[in-house]
Amino acid sequence: MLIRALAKSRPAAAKRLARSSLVLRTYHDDATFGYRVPVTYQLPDYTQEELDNRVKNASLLRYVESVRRHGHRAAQIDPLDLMDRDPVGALDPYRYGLDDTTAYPLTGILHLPPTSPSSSRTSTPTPEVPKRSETGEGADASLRLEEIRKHLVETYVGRIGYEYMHSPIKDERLWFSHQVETEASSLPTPLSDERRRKIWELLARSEVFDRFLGKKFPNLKRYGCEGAESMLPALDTLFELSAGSGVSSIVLSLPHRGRLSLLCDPSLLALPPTALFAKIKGQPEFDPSTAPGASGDVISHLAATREIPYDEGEVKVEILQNPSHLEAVNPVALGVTRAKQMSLLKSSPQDCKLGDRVMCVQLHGDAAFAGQGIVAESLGLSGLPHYGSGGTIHVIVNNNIGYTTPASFARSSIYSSDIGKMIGCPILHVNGDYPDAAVVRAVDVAFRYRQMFRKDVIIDLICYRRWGHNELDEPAYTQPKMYEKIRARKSVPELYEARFKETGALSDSTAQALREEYNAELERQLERVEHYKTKSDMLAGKWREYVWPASSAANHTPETGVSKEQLVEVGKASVTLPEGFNVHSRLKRHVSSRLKSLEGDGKVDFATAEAMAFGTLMKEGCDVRISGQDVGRGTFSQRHAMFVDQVDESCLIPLNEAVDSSQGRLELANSSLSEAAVLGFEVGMSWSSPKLLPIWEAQFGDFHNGAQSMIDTFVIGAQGRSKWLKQSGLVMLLPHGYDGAGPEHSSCKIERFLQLSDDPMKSETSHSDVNLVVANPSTPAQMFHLLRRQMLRNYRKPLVVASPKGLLRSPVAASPLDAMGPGTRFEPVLEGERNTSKAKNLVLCSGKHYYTLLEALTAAGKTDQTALVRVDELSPFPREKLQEVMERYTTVEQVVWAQEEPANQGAWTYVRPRIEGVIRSLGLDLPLGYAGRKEGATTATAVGSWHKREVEELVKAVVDL
Ligand SMILES: Cc1ncc(C[n+]2csc(CCOP(=O)(O)OP(=O)(O)O)c2C)c(N)n1
Repeated sequence: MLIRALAKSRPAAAKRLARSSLVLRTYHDDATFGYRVPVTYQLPDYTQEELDNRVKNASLLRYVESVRRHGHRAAQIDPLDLMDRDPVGALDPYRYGLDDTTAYPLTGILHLPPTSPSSSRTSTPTPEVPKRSETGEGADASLRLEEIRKHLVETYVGRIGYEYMHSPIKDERLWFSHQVETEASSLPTPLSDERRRKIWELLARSEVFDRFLGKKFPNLKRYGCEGAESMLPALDTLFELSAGSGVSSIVLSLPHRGRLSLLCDPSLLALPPTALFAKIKGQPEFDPSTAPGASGDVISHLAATREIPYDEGEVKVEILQNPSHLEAVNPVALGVTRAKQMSLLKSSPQDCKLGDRVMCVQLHGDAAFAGQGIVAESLGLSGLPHYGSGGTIHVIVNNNIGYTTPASFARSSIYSSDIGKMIGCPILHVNGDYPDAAVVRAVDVAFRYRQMFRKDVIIDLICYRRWGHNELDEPAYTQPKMYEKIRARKSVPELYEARFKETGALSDSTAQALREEYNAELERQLERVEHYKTKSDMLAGKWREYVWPASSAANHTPETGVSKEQLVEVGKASVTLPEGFNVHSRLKRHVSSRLKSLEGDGKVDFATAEAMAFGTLMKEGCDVRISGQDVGRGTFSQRHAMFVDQVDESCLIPLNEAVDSSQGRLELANSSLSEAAVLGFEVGMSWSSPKLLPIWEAQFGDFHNGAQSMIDTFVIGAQGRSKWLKQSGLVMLLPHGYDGAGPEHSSCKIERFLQLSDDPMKSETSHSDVNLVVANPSTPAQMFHLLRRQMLRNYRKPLVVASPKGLLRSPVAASPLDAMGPGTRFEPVLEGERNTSKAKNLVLCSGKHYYTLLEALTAAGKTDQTALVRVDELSPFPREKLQEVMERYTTVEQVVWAQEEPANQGAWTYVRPRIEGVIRSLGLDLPLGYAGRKEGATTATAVGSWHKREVEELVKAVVDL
């Protein structure tokens, strides 16, 4: 029934529903902006003949399936051979009743490599349905057990351990067994001497580089690549395969291990070693004259971007900066990737698939991958309609140790990669001592899988760490046996070099010459440090049309008002539904009351003002994306930017229907129940898309605490004058307000953001170049201007909004359209409507509290005596505006800050020295008092009667002034 209904409106969804046995309950938002129908790939089912053979030779089938499933448990994947491994009985064919004399027909059971090498060695896998014959090599063959066993052991119990049988998707399992058993490869097998030489050069240069750093900078923590050098040919192969497959851009994130080798290798990121040496010697990694006040970051977080040339074309590899907080960069990398893809897809035909051109590659440490919760959150985003980016290739650089913690203490699972199974991700464990036959092969299979299915895949590159956690550390304190083994063995480059020399393709003298020449080059680069001039490129590419926020060209207060006609047009469009759309009966009231509020002298609520901000920005060419839990409807059932047809569950975003698709688009990204990963994702989007208004909305404001590390390291730490010179227009909407909802849902903990603001504590003038905007808007018009200002400024800065809950529908707070009309702007300071210049008390407050106080003062007839002034923008602190206002109240005897929060929370400790500064700058000697809750350990009580009493006390404290 549903499928039939869908077939008409959205054939792709109908097809997906009809054919797949493993689709979750499908929600029909595939017509909404940002959604791309996923790549599908379906193999033909077994033929009758194959099924007959599978029944007849069920014992052989059980054996083959067992090896596919359990081969990795016996595979030789650990260079140090330290993994505890039990004998794997499931790999013994005699357990299945097989014998040595029978020739077993393989049809439908096992694939064989093609007899002619060319047939399966195709370069680029395409997501097309293959012919059955392509999946059935070996169809006519019969083999004896010994040969079958040999083929299976070589395939599954060698130096790559495959885990794909856990996939719940039959086609993926079939595809994998076909690929690995037929030895399908994009690369010529065996590898050419030329390729093997490149592998050797990468390894050898990395070793020379690490030894050079160790010698010249013996006190440096470089987190060298030694023991994990195979990650370099792994990445080089991945880049080259990408270049040959139309992937022209790679977003790469990685932690500290081996980072410098990857950055500085001349054939990879080619960061001039001089730049690194200059940084090691104490110079900043950017030109301080272009970004005064920036603080920089340590060498193990450095980044670079380069168009790397390969025979098949160039691939642009962008390495992101990462913070020390391991794995935190993962969702950011996904966001950057998706933003790049969206800007391409917006202008591309519908058949262009997510991930055709841009790919995310993430490197991880084994301890961090297994331990950090953000890994699960980020993997959980990979298949979601508004967060997918066409499949990430993960490489765990697995040295089986984290700092001093051995794997047995670092995870409860056998493999570090096991978390990947939560999304059915295939995993290839590979022995890092074999960079060519094993590592490069694993990369090839993983890339082919990603290209085919556009899903995540993990390469678990098992290697070791030659030194301690850093080179100054003594690892044998805690790992004597492991390090005895490591010290007794030759390095990965040396072992590979010896094997390569045995083939005759490399001579002793050539090998030595390359090492000496690279060492000499590093010496020359080191000599150049004194003359090295760093450059800053923070305004390159998409950022070219923006300015640095501290520059004199920065426009802090652009005009954000819009003509009344436009406001009405957009407001109406935001609730206009097409004929025949089956809207929920209760939402008809939502539609009609919005339409009514736009008539005559009507006043609009917050949701309408927000819709008008979005719609007008879209008309001006900006995209808008709201990401978070339930953002389409809105937690408080206020937004309804997306309507769901009550008959077929199709989704509709009226603003997208109204605005020309060549202008901006609104993406409503209903997210998984994650804060850290989703916020990190939006940070990534904001870095890549200055023309996008990227909004993350918390379900309740306090939930941002789950994303605190993202806020510290990326939202605040990365931008502006701090470490990475990034600009981000991210908006965080954090529903806030005391309404008796208890300790968790009352406060967005605005004090935490105010503590992160670098607005000077002691200053008599305002500072527009403050790192963070924190606002508590008290009217819909203020929200409208804030959102529009975010895009209309010629620079980008994060905006934290203590957004309304109870005020959302308040008629007292509602704004007339004139407050958003031409010439109007966001007002950091707003005077109360009933203020008189004769007031004795000046009460400053912010956001919703104003209305509570206004009501109480009015009821008590005290509005003459006490004037209310709202400070709707707290950071940057609006000193001049406040001065201007305060100057008008010449009879005031005291100033009071009033807030709902306890005294140790809210804005009090932040505003106190700043208000005192304003009073001083006016040459006044007025006392500054406080009217709010007393200090508290939690944000609010959950006992209703106590909440009521507290509100009465708060109000009384102001009324009785
Ligand atoms: C979230 C977080 N916790 C702790 C640390 C401190 N730390 C730095 S490296 C490291 C060990 C990481 O081990 P692993 O992920 O296996 O990577 P490896 O250093 O072995 O390459 C630790 C605990 C950190 N950087 N981030």
